[in-house]
Amino acid sequence: MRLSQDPLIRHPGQTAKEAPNVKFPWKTTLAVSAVLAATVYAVAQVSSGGPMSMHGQMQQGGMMNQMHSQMMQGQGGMPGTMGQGMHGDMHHGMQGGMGMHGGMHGQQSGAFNVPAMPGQDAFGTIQEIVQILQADPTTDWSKVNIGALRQHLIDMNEVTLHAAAAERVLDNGIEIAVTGEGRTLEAIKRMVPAHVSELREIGWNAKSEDLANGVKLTVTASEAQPLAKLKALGFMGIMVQGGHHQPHHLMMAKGEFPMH
Ligand SMILES: [Cu+2]
Repeated sequence: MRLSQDPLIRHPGQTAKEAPNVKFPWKTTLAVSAVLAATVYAVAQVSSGGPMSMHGQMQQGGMMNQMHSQMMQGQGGMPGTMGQGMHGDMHHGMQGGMGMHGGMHGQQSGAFNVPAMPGQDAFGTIQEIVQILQADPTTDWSKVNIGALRQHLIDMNEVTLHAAAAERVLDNGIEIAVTGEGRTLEAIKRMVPAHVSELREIGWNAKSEDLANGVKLTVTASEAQPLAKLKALGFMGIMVQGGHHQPHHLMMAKGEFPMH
């Protein structure tokens, strides 16, 4: 892994500036889907008898330990919150499906000592996708292209963190000149027009125009997307619209999605 060659190094100032953006739907969704994927993966791995990666094993152990702790504290049986109910169900499913109940008791002392954070967003995204592909016996490895997904994640990093976005409010909408150089410019040219197609599919009045050093994105206000909202969303708030982002990552990895 030669990560040092990636244009991913963030300026310290930028990191601090971008840090409060914890509301990105894709991050939230990824966090949730990571938990779900880990569960699906764990069940699939055990039922197929396949090799379990160290990470999957550790995550699973951590989840089981947390569930056990809750059970031991008498919370699992209480019909309280949805979260507790979910833990109860998951525990039941795992116990019944895998018969690993006994073995897990031995790890209980390490309940909160097992780290799950991947350390880097793109690394974690690829790890999750690879786990999903490995857990799926129908995966066609002759088509899988993790390199393509990695290139897209680099695009996302460039567009999210490094592109300049000059926003101009019009009478009836917003016009954003998204510009950059080098790798950032490539990423803008791929991602912004592709996202305009997505926006149009979900009923937004959006268009893109080529600029010498980027792309001009124009979104016209409507009853559903009033001007005040477009102004508030700005470039990145508009880029995160639509519900197909994460599924597209899986399709890219499977070689089923035309790269944008
Ligand atoms: Cu993406």
